[in-house]
Amino acid sequence: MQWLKPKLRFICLIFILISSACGQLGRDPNGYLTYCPCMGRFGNQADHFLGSLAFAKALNRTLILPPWVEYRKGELRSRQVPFNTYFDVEPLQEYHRVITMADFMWHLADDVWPESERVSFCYMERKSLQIEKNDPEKPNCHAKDGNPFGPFWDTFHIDFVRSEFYGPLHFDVHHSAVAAKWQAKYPPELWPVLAFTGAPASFPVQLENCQLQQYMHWSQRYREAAREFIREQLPRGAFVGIHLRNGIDWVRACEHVKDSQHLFASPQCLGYKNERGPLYPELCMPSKEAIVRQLKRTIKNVRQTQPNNEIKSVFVASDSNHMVGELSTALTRMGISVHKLPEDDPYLDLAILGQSNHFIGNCISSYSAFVKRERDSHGFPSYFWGFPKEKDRQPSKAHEEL
Ligand code: GFB
Repeated sequence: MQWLKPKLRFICLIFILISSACGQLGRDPNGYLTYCPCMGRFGNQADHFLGSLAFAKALNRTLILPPWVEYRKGELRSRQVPFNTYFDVEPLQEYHRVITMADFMWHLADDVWPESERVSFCYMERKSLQIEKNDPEKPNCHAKDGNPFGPFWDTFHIDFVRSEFYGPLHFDVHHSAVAAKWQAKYPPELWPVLAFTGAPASFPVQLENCQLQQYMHWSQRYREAAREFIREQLPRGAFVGIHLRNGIDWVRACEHVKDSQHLFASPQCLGYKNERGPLYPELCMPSKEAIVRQLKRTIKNVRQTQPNNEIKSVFVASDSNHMVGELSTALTRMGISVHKLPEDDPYLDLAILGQSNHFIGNCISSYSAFVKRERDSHGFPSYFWGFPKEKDRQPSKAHEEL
């Protein structure tokens, strides 16, 4: 019988390992929350993610980490990229219970969320673009109508059997007792999964949720790629990361500045109640001259205040015009080189900007806002183009500075 002992021990060990692995994917009796990041591109989705994370925590439900929704030129359907391609899951667990959508769907959905019980949540009826689908007798969320709505849920073969309108409940868990109302109306025993047609969060991100960015850590692949670019491509020494948002969509978006108090991420510099002033066009679309001026001023300031860590280069991230030629010409006399990625990669751009010694971003852009929040969480300095507002300059003086 003695010979059985090691074998038994081995079997027990296997059993413990399997059950603890299963334990990680055990059912959460407090329920789950899932949503489609159906609005905007990365910056918008990241803002919404932080709000949804706070909302899931307030409702004490596990947050199902949605894939990131991406749009490629010439493709009619969005692409869904697993959450953990860009960010690690574990650091988020320090704040609240989360599970990737793939893990939830493959390991738990059959038990927790059978096909016959998949209900989509929206505030009120959403009309379908296909008029024949709108039945006045049966209002619906039409959660899979259009792009990216359909492709998103299709990624995991999810169809909804009916709709639930949750209005007048809302998501502002920081300024009201709404979380308790959600729990009372939708207890997890009866509603194990709340599936939202869009993110249960506001845009831009609420002030209270900005600090949740500290739990978003770049995946190893992006951490290493950023480190490698900085080490291999940039000269030794400090560098300024700059974000130039200047594509045609942005030119059009900036036209709204004149009729708005806030635009996209503008509260990040102006304050949520415009405590630091009203919107003005240069915040959205700084001129090339203003960009060069501010960059030179930043470099000179650092030379004076941190003589031991002089800026040696500039890293430019942009959706359109990187201005590498203009910037190189303007900065050669200062001995500063200008760099960009050889190929477009919005995520690697972000990861590098997060690591720069100094950062100048666009206050209106939620893409810049992601970098700013990440840097805040590390105590790194950030500034914005055209902020604070430059005093009216004499044209000849402005020219001289160039
Ligand atoms: O991220 P996002 O919502 O930021 O959308 P904004 C801008 C997208 O443009 C990014 C690309 O997700 C990237 O795909 N992009 C922007 C960049 N800057 C860069 C960059 O420096 N490098 C690279 N590689 N790609 C607003 C939206 O965009 O734009 C609004 O919030 C609206 O919903 C408006 O669509 C026109 O906040 O800047």
